[in-house]
Order: sequence, then C-alpha cells, then structure tokens
Amino acid sequence: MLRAFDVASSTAGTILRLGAGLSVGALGARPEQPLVLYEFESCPYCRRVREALSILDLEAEIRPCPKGGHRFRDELIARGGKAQFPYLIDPGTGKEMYESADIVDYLFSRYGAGPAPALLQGSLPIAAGSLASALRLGKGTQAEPSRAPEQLLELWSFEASPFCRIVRERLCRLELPYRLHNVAKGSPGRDAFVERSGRMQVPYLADPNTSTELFESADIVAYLAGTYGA
Ligand SMILES: N[C@@H](CCC(=O)N[C@@H](CS)C(=O)NCC(=O)O)C(=O)O
Repeated sequence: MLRAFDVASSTAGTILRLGAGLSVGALGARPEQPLVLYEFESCPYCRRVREALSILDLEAEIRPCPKGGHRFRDELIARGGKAQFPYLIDPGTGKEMYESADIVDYLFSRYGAGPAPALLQGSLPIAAGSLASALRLGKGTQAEPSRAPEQLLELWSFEASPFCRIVRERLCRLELPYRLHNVAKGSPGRDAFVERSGRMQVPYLADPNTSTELFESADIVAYLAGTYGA
C-alpha cells in the first residue's frame, strides 16, 4: 500500500510537470568536464535545472544538500557565500552560478541548440514543481544521518521517471554524492548504458565502494539505507 502511494504520488509529480525531462531535445556542444550541481530533490528550482539536464542529455555530479545536512551545504556556503539551491559549477568553462533561471539559460545557450523550452521558463514550473513536491510529503527535503562513501556512486536516471525520483530522494536525504547519468528517451547514451547493464531500465545504481550494481527502485532504496544509513 505504502509502495503504491509512493509510485502514484511520484507519477502525479511527473504529470504536474507535463513530463518535463522525459525526452531529450536538440543538443549542442558537450561539456569538457562533468558539471557539478548542489541541490536537493524536493526544491522546485532544483527540479527545473534537473529537467534541463535531462533534456540536454547532460551528466552531472550531484552534491545533495537536504535541509539539516552539512556534508555539502557547508561546502557550498564556503564556496558561493550562501545556502541557496541550485548552484551549478561548470569546471570546463570556470562558470559558477546561483539562480535556476540563469542556470537553465546558461545550459541551453552553451549545450543546447536554441532557447530553453517554455516549459522551463517563468514561474509556472516553480508553482507546479512545488505542488509536485508537496504530493511527495516532503520526501527529498530533510537530511538523515548517514556514512559518507569514499567514491562517488553512479545513477542512471531521467528526471521524469517516477521510479528514479524515489531513488534520488533517498540519495538526497542520505547526502550521498553521485554521478548522474541522464538517459531520457532519445538519449545518445542509451546504447552504452544497455551494453553495461544488460537492459534499458532505470533507475540503475552502481556503487564502486561495494562493487554493487542493481536495478529496481525499491531494492536500490533498501540497499542505500542498509549500506549508508546510520
Ligand atoms: N531564485 C532562486 C530561488 C532558489 C531558492 O529559493 N531555493 C531554496 C530551496 S527551494 C533555497 O535555497 N532555500 C534555502 C535552504 O534550503 O536552506 C532560483 O531560482 O534559483
């Protein structure tokens, strides 16, 4: 029953956002180095940026900053001067910035082939994203005690997937940093992913710390809680 509500409320969030981040759009140049994003899952401004990453088929190192957490929040305050999310770093160009609208514009101008779609612009994505997060009853908001991994975890995902969201929420709450491989519909990265994992299904987690790789959101969530939850 709980699981059914979990999936239904996550799916409702995707519908509220009209499927943003389901498919890739027109792509431009690729980053020289992976992007870095400080964010937390339930933040509607962060969601808008994650949607852009999926549409533009961009990978990023995610540094989760849930409320009450310190692992990356403190790092961001030291770096950028304030606890405001999202914050993007593009190591290949040296650009760093707050403000989701500016980040989305930057990503589309640098790595897209035209302006950001209307779906990501203005206040509507923020209103709909806030409602979507409310339906999730605050999951992906508050930090939980956890052990820090030595090496980055890796997650194959795309923003609109209800099952991927459930996993990203848990990674967020446990403040577990990960390399986000976006493989939305139409992603050129899908072939390489299938070659590695054996089938086209996300979420898929790889944890180099324990040499574990697994499908299935419920199994991944249980694995993360059991391995890194304190
Ligand atoms: N105008 C900013 C607003 C960002 C914003 O208000 N983010 C909230 C989270 S949704 C925040 O950083 N709150 C501080 C905190 O969580 O401690 C943007 O579009 O990026």
